[in-house]
Amino acid sequence: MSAEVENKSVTDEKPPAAEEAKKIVDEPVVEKKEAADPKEKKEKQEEPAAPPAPPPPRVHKADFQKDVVYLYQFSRTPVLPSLSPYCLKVETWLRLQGIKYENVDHKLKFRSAKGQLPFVELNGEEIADSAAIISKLGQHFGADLDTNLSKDDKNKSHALISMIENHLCWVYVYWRSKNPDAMIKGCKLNLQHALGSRMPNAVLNLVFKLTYSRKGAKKVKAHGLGVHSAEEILEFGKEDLQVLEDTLGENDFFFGEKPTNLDVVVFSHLSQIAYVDKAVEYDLRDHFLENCPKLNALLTRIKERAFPDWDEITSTLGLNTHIEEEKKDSEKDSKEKEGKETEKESEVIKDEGKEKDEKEEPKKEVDEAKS
Ligand SMILES: N[C@@H](CCC(=O)N[C@@H](CS)C(=O)NCC(=O)O)C(=O)O
Repeated sequence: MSAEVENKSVTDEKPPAAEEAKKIVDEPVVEKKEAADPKEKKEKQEEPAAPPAPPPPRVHKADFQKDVVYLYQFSRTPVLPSLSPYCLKVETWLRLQGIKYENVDHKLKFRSAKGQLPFVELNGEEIADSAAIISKLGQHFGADLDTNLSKDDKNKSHALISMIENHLCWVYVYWRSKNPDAMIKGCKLNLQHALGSRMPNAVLNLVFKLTYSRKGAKKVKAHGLGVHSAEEILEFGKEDLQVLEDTLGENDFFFGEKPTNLDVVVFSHLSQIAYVDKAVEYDLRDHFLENCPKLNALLTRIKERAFPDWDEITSTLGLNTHIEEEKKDSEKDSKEKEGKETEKESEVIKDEGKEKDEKEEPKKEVDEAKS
């Protein structure tokens, strides 16, 4: 997905906190003192130089929390959490691994130092490119979906991921670039929301159509796929889908009972085809739905595992529904805990009362006997 938006890299966009830190470092406090007493200045010069202050973090999120992943991606849409397969891949992976992350609402303002999305920030460092993100975060958190795969399966996975990312992806990017109207309608794209703009959608759509079509077509040509006819490209897409459908076979996931990186990549790309709204004509989607039932079931399986909040995401377009859910759950937990504690306390009070009554009972009997 590509949109004509302000393209600022990490290097030219300094977070206010970083700017503030720079100001503090630059403050000429020592110089003022030196001017007041030249003798002291001489003594001062002999002192070993203070170690340089550490550079401010080169990230947008200056007030980051340790070991929380900050994900920069595209805005949500009503059909998919992301129209970028690479962003969806990273988010799906993070969710399957249960790693704490937060989507940063940047309204498509930022790109990585490499000029693309997605990128993440972790502990003050930027990591760009979906594969690099998964590999580096995997090392950091000790999380690898492919850990139990044999060398042969790893090779197979590598080959299929390459087919999807370097071939099949261009088949649907070609369709998007040739049919921007259908893309806007079929993906229910709301550019006003995506860009956080106040310009009318009609204007934004027009700009999007012109730039996205032109840029997309250029990229598909440069890749090589774009020299073929629309029919030929559709056939390439069908062939790739068939390879995946046959390879998955009767398995729940490509390599057995648990999802691996290949399942994540398949999910993030094929959902870009499968979930285009039926309101628009789309041959490859229709072919997929008619001829790839196993792959379609795999999409549902991963969607349910990784995105239990899918409906909430696609209806509210909220970037961090998972965090809100967590908050709700922990509030519910603490309320339940509180409730249980109050229950326990009242039981203790009740028990104490009972004990007291029991202790008082013989006294009462004695008193009665006395009277
Ligand atoms: N190899 C990269 C590909 C990422 C990519 O192609 N991102 C596209 C969106 S899908 C992008 O950021 N294009 C530039 C733009 O839209 O401004 C990865 O795996 O992350």
